[in-house]
Amino acid sequence: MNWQPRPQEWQQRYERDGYLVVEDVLEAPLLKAVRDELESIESAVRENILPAHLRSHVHLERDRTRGLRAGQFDNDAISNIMELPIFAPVFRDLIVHPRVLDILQVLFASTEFSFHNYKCICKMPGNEAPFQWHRDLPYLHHTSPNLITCMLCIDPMTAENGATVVCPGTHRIAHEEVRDGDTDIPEADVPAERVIVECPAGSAVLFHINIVHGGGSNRSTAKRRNVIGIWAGPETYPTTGARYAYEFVMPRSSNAERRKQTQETFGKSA
Ligand SMILES: O=C(O)CCC(=O)C(=O)O
Repeated sequence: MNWQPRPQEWQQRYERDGYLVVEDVLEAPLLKAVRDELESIESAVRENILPAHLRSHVHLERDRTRGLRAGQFDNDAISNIMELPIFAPVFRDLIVHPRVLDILQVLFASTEFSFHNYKCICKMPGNEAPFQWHRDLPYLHHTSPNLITCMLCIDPMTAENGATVVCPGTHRIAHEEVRDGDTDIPEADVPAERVIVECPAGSAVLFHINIVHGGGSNRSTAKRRNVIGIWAGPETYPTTGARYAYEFVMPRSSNAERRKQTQETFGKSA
């Protein structure tokens, strides 16, 4: 494990490109524990024994592709698990993972950032539909675009298995210019400069909520799973009624009551 914090470089790259890849964020034993839990969810879904309050957060590929331009795919593989932290402590504790928090603190240039949610995007072999080009902001409905998407790669990302593709620099857009329709940007409007984000398992890929990104399908024979977190900067609040488990915890806050909240919520893990 080769963990080397490089705060200045992180900040410069993120500001310039709108995204940042940091390798060696999740340690090997943690990666194994996360994979094991994801496998348990998969088999519980297959056997139809996942409790209803959890099953409602698991979406299959056929749910995702319904209504997409890509068409409909008859596939019962898992595509997305929302509310991941309520499925197992190993997922909940990713909210207070020190290396993740170190990077977020640098990129927000503040300790007063808060957790929004974690989901797990699963690109299983045979999940054929690509992710359309989009910005994340219009999905999120917050008072400011000071939000960061932090993807934790549970498996390696490769061109073949559907690595996320980003358009560097597209994060530089005024808040009011982001359109609701930016959840599905036509190919013709996407800049030619595109980067396929290939990186090893255990990497964190952070991107500005306004960067244009998408991703191909998984053409390999192995699973490609990312735990995707949304984090909100200081004084950045949701404007809809949707709230998530553990939302608004502020694991790096200097406020005494916030510190107490983190300690009592996460115990020894914090
Ligand atoms: O997992 C991917 O490659 C893309 C996911 C994504 O774009 C999203 O969740 O907004």
